[in-house]
Amino acid sequence: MYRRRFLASLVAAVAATTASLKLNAASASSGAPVSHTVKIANFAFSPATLSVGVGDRVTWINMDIVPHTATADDGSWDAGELGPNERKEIVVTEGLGGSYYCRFHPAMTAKLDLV
Ligand SMILES: [Cu+2]
Repeated sequence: MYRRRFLASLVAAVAATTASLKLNAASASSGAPVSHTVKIANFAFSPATLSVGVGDRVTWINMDIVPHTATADDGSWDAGELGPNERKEIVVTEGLGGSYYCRFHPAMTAKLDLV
């Protein structure tokens, strides 16, 4: 899958530039925590689908001039309300995957693909 290859190469790139991570290069491809960013702009989440692993951090950044949320379809998690220029971070735990949306604009949908 392209996204997994991209993620692996991103991890490798970070590891290559950080001496301490270099020691963990072998384990990096098998699940070292990664920080992800999801931009909210023009009433859309980008990327719309994000592959994440347990322990990863996901930060949503609202670049619109109205508030948004990132809320699980099943209500099991909610990053909460993000005002303009605000950001919220969550740590991915077991079961924190699946589709999510904005409570204020239900047409805004995206997905955390827990791998
Ligand atoms: Cu919204």
